[in-house]
Amino acid sequence: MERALLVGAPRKGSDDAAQITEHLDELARLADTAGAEVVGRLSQQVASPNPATLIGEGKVEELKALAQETRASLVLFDEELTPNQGANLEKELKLRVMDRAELILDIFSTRARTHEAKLQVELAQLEYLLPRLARMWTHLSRIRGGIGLRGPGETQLETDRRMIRKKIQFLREKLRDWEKHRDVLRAGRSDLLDVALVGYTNAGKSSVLRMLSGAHDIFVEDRLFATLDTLTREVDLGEGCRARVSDTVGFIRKLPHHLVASFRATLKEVREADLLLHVIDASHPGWEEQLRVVDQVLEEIGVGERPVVPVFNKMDAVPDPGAFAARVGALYPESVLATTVRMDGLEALKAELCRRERARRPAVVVHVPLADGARLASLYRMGEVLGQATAEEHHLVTVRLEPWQAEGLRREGLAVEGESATSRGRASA
Ligand SMILES: Nc1nc2c(ncn2[C@@H]2O[C@H](COP(=O)(O)OP(=O)(O)OP(=O)(O)O)[C@@H](O)[C@H]2O)c(=O)[nH]1
Ligand SMILES: [Mg+2]
Repeated sequence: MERALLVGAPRKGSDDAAQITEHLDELARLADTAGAEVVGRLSQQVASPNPATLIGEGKVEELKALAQETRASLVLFDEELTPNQGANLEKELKLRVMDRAELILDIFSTRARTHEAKLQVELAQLEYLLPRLARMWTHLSRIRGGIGLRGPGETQLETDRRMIRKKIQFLREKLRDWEKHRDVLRAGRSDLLDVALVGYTNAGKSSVLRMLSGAHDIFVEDRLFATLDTLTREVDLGEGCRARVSDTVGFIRKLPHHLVASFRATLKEVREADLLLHVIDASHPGWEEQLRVVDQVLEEIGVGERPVVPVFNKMDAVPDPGAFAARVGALYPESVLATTVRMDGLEALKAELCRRERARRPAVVVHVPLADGARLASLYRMGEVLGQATAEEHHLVTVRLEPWQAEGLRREGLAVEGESATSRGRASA
C-alpha cells in the first residue's frame, strides 16, 4: 500500500486558504479511495507560487524531512502542478508526486467498469499527459543548452506524441459512435419526463434513485465516485405519474476539465434531461461550497438554465435539522428534505416530480363525436383522463396531454380546447 503525504498550498488570503483543512480532508478521502494510506499532512499559504516547486524552498526541505520520518512513498498535492513543478519535486524528494487532477484520473481509471467509461477515462488521461510530455521536453531541452538540438530524446518524444495524438483521435471517434448509438436508443424511448440526478460525489444520488425506484441492486457506497456510468430507471410516482430517472457520475471541486469533456457521452442524460434533481449532502459542513461547485460544472456542460429541484439528503445526520430546514426552506422554497436511509422525503419528492410532470401535460378538453367509441378509447390510452361529460353530439373529455398530442388531435379535425398549443411557446393553431 502506498503511504501518502498530503500537501496543500493555497494562495494566501484566498477562499481555498480559509478552507485548507476541509480540502485536505477531501484529498485524504480521495487518497483512501485510490487505495493509499495517509501518513502525514503539510500546508503552506503561498503569497506567490514558486514556478519551480510551487511551495517555497524551505517548505520543500520540510516536506523531505517529513517524508523520511513518515516513510512516505507518495506525495499528493491539492493544487494543480505544472509538469515542471511535478518533475522538479520528484527529483528533489525522490518520490512519486501527483496532483489532485492526476489522482482523480487515477481513481476513475480503476473504477471504470463499462467499455464506454473506460474509453472516456483513457481519453482524459491521454489528454492530461500530452501537454505534459511537451512541457517536459521544453524543460529538458533548456537544460541541454537550447533549441534546435536533435537528440534521440526528441525523436523518441515526437514518436510518443504522434502515437498519443493518434490514440486520442481514435478514442474520440469511438466515443462519438457510442453517442450516436445512444441517441438511437433514446429516440426509441417513450415520451416520459426525463429526470437526471446530479450532485457532489457521495451526496447520495444513487441512494435517491434506489429510494425512488425501490431497486436494491443499485450500487451505493461510502466512497467517492462509486458511480461512473449512467443508470436509468423508470419510476412510478403514483397517481398515474411516471418519470425516467437517471443516475450518473458525481462532481467534485477542481474536477479535471479533460474529464468533464471526455465524459460527454455519459453526461448526455444530464444534458437532455427535462429536470435536474440536485442531491446535496446536508450533513456535510461544506455543503454550500459543494452546491456551488456542482452549479459551476452544470454551467460548464451547458445546463445552467435547466429547472432544478434541490434535494437535501442525509437530514438524519444534520445536527440541528429544525434550523437547517428553516434556512434552506427560505433559500430554496421548492426543495425537498430527505433521509434516503429511512425513506424520509420519498412522498414529498414523488409529489414534486409528479407536479412537474403534470405541468408539461396540461389538461385540455377534447370533443369526441358520440359515435366514435374507438377514439374515446384511444384517448384513455393516450393520457390521464380527468373527467368526461356529454353535450349534444359530443363527449367532452378532460385529459392531460402533451402539447404535441393535442396538436395531433387538432390536425385530425377534433376540437381541442385548452392552453396546450401555446404552453411550449408555440403559436396556437
Ligand atoms: N446518514 C445518511 N447517509 C446516507 C444517506 N443517503 C446516503 N447515505 C450514504 O452516503 C454514501 C454515499 O451514497 P451514494 O448513494 O453512493 O452517493 P452518490 O451520490 O451516488 O455517490 P457517488 O456515486 O460516489 O458520486 C453511502 O454510504 C450511503 O449509505 C442518508 O440519508 N443518511
Ligand atoms: Mg452513485
